[in-house]
Amino acid sequence: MSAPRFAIVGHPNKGKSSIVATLAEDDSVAISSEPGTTRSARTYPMRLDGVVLYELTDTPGFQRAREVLAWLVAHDRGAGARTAVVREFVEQHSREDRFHDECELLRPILDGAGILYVVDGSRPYGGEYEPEMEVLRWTGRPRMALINLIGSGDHVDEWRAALSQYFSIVRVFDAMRADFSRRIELLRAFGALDETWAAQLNDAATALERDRDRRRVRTATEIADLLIAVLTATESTKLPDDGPDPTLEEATRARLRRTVGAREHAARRAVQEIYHHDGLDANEATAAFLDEDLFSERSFSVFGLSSSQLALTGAASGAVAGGVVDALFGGTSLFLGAGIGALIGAAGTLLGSDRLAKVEVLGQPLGGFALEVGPITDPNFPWVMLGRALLHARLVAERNHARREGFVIDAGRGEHFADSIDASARRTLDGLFRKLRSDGGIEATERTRMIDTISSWVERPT
Ligand SMILES: Nc1nc2c(ncn2[C@@H]2O[C@H](COP(=O)(O)OP(=O)(O)OP(=O)(O)O)[C@@H](O)[C@H]2O)c(=O)[nH]1
Ligand SMILES: [Mg+2]
Repeated sequence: MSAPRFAIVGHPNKGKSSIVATLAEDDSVAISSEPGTTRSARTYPMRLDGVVLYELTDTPGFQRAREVLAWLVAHDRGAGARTAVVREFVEQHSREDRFHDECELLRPILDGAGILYVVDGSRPYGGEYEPEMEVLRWTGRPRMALINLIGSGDHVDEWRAALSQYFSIVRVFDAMRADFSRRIELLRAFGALDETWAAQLNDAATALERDRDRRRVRTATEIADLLIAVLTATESTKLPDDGPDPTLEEATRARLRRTVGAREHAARRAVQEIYHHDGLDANEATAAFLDEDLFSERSFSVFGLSSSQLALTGAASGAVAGGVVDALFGGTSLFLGAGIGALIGAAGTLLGSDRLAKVEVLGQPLGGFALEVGPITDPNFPWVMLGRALLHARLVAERNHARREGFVIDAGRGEHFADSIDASARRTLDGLFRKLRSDGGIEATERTRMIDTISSWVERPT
């Protein structure tokens, strides 16, 4: 059985393509404030695990509905033949420029698509929409009306009264802000309208809900693995035999910063892919807070724990706040004296301006010494990482595929993001963070616990 298909139709510039983008989770659908953006019908499948759950056909807006209706009425042969008359209209006019848009939008309906008729409920209702609705009624296909809200006006009640004359189901559906649950509700409502699709659409809704949970766990896994990677990351540089070189330490720290930054970036990309927002980086400016340098003071104050919460969590007690410098010398004391002094002095500006990471000089198995920077020991660092990752994940998960502008977040929402995490979860995570720092890894069961804890925050405001 082929997948249910919906044709999204209506007046030009009412958000038809926006609804297609949202329901198909496809940000390649062309959307613009110019009327007449969509010039031909195009079908977008909603796939899950390679299976097409349903398809959405984006269409151009009605241009000459009144003339079409006049033609249909003039050729009327009674209610039983009306679909056939619409088909004749399309066959006879498909090569005419004048009716290009009407033929494009009617063809998929005649081919078996259900109708989603889109109007803008922020603008007043007017009689010019009646011929459009009448033409759609002539097709005899199951149809639902969606009241989209593009501007700030509220004419929903008058629209609802008019639409219910032509459509048995009328729903307010905000193309830009409709969240996941609204989409699922719409699918089920359409299933109720057309019994041939009811089972398929209910199954699709259930499959999407299950997939949503899976996405949450996959996202939490990405975030947990990011934390594991960055809390154990180290960089080392072989030291020259003729003594320590302070510039080497700075270069090694810079490398660690880059490694951690690249790992964070990779996790963001992976999360965006999970929510079908792969293209986001390419065409959007991301939220200013998320662009903030990871190691900046601002990043720490926006995303990390406040100092009072750090103390409450006990996070600060296990590590020496402000950074740790361990100088371990394997056997000989090549760098004693001037060597150690220089290294410790330089440690004042560990990663960036903060004292964040451990620095060691290690004896090499084959002789000589290496400078090792990392892991990053600042107790707030994992909370900063986590706060950034959760905010990013939430914005991506909530984000509608009709939205084309960058992320927008208000400052209040970001202040000490990690403070709102509940105390017992915070203690659990802090224990794991500590173990990662000290042992360089955690057990598989501990990783699972980390994923479980994090997954309860993905897609839910903290
Ligand atoms: N604020 C807001 N703007 C919307 C909403 N839906 C659509 N828009 C905007 O309205 C304009 C038209 O949206 P489209 O989805 O391209 O409309 P369309 O009906 O496909 O237009 P044509 O293809 O030209 O007929 C775009 O600038 C959208 O960003 C909405 O729910 N809220
Ligand atoms: Mg369009």
